[in-house]
Amino acid sequence: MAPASVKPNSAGATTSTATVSAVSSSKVPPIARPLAGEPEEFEPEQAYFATAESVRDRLIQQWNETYAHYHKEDPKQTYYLSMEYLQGRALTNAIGNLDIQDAYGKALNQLGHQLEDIVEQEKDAALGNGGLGRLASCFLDSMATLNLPAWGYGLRYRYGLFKQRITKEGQEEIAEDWLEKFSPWEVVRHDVVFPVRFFGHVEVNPDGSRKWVGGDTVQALAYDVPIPGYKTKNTISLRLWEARASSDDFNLFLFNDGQYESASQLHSGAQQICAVLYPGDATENGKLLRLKQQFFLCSASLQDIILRFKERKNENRSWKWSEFPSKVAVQLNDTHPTLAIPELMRLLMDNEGLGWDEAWDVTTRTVAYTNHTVLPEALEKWSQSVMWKLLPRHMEIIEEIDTRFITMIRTTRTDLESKLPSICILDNNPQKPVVRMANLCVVSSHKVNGVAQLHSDILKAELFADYVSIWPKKFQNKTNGITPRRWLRFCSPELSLRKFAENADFQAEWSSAKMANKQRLAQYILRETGVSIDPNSLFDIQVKRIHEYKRQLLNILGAIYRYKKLKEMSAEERKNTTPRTIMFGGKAFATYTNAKRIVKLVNDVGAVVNSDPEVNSYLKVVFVPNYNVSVAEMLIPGSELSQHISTAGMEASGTSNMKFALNGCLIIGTLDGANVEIREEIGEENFFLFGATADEVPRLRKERENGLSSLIAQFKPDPRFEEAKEYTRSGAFGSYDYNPLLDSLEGNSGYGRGDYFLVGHDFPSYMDAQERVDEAYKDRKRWLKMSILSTAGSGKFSSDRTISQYAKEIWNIEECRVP
Ligand code: 26V
Repeated sequence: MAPASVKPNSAGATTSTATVSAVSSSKVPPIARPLAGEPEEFEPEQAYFATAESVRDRLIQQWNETYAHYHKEDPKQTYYLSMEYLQGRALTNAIGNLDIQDAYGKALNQLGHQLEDIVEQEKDAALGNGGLGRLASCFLDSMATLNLPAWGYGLRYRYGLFKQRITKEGQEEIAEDWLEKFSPWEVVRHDVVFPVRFFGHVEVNPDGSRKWVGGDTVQALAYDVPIPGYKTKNTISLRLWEARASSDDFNLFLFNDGQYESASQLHSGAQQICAVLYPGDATENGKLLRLKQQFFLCSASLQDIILRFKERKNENRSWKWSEFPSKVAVQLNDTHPTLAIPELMRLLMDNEGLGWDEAWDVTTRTVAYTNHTVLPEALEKWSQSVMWKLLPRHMEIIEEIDTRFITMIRTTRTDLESKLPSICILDNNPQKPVVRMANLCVVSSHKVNGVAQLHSDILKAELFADYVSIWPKKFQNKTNGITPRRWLRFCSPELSLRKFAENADFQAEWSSAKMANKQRLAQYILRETGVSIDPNSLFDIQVKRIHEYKRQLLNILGAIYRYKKLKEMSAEERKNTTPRTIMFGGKAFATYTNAKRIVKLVNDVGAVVNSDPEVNSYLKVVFVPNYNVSVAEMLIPGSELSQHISTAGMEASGTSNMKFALNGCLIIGTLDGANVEIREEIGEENFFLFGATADEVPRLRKERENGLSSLIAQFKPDPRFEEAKEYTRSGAFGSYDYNPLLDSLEGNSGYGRGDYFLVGHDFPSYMDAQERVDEAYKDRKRWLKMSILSTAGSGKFSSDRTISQYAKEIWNIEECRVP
């Protein structure tokens, strides 16, 4: 069966178009105009939609060619399953990847617009929380660029990540309706629909085979987002599923009878599934909804994958299921899509009639798992009783996987028997029986990888140590990467144009490119926050989700100390200091109290410091609201120093560190995540290092808990740390009660039992490193050299390298270039 080709959306009222050619080049589809107006009179928003649709049509054409080519060649294909994607804006990226900036820039000029302004009209697609989602999006860009037959699968959330507003109270969350006006980048596929079941029960057929029946069924409807590669025709797909009620579920009888609510109950039930990204799971209902989302993604994607496999096979010749892993690789982005494992087993056994051993062989050779965190609270565990209710057949399968694993250990690895309570899949603790998703992933995947060398080493030595002794070859490292297209070429064209050299002229060019980015950023900050910042000051940035382990609190306490010292100096002394603008950005999870207090503290400090005429030409503290991909594209090119200061061993990789380094920004950081490798690549003399190392951290914590520490006995509370906390407690930044937040830091500095994240322990070495930063910045030539070396040393962190390694060492797929 030939693949149905995709047609552009039949547009709704806002997008009805009549085509007029605004460009002469036949390579470029015309910029169309809405029926309602003349292109010459386009408002910026209309110009955006018209441009986007024109680019989109071109992408769809390439996407069709790519799909047809894959269908013909039938290569092994990778399917990347992720609950999150942080795509950001698509227009600049698409135009850049297609290398058609000039044609579209000219066409828009003719209509009286600038491309740079028009792209600002687009809303970010923020279907993710942070690094994990952005990584998935960078990976798609690299897969397309490397001409790899690979696709992404995800969910089409109606509301993505909330919009952050800063008020006097701190962070406020606002629902972000990214589809309000419609997205020109997706194509609805009414021809791609699969049923997904929830609840119900298991029936045994006369032949002993089992079947999941009853319960509720919702329909998964596909929306395809075309993903262009850079300077290649290959255009892959991000397929996002939306949940719809089956039309026969709509009870016309009840509706006609006036019982509107009951009649449409099933519709609203189905709609809830994709309503929001990560609904709070504090309640049982919230947990159930999240689990439904995960299964919905896995079931729809696997049905689609299996159908495609069968279509391609049927066309050619007779085939066996054992060939499936030579055509399909499924990558699980963290444990969120773990249910793909029992769902693939179920589809193979119950629908396709395979026996357990054959189905298990196919499944384990198909699926691989990436771990993105070692934080215990982030390792997913699902209640067994909830799982039995929602997915009874899958629980049978998970039990069987567990039983077979336990039998294998008891017969072949008696030395590990005592470890079974922690390494088996089902935790049958009678208080709270749960399924440990990471364990299920490790047991069922052919490869397991961490996301930076240090993180992978920690996984092997700690979290997964016992499994390593069973399957030593299963574990790998794949250090994360970022796409250099979005994160240098398109967001900082000046810097990327410069070939490296180390002479004075080159340094001057480099410096002026950076200055232009800083000025652009300063204007943005003024517009968004009303704070005026000096482009000649050192631009120092920390942007990431707010979390205690990422230690924004260390940064702001350092800023508070700096402010206090500036206040104590004479006007003459101040002139010898390095003026700084310290910028923060990031969202706090809505229910994470300490994270929200940190946001409030940063804003309160900013309010006092920025309006203090005595010192505000030497220090500004700015909180940039609503950090997202587009804001990052503004901030990163304009930064000179960035902070990656997590407690060692806790940040699996970090990826913004790579984006900053690539943009010639120096790093102050701990030996954590990918910082370790960045420092190796750009040279230790170009990295401001401080803090305890990952192997010291457990010891420091243990000794603190035991209270008998030799280390802590020698440990003198750093007077600077005490001073910064005291100053904050004194009310210098307003009347808000910061005591509970600061109390979390008491300990590990000679007394107390708190400070799990070792802020007090690392404070002195952090402040010393900051002094080295101030000194280095005074030596202009030295700083520029370090900056250039940062960019020059960042090549390793291209996601093209990461994806090539996945392709070769995990997926076993090869390029399939569209001619
Ligand atoms: C999730 C949660 C959820 C509940 C409360 C606390 C908490 C803390 C952390 C997480 C992280 C989940 C997985 C994740 O997003 N990991 C990130 O993955 C990035 C891409 O590999 C990596 O660069 C980041 O270091 C890592 O934190």
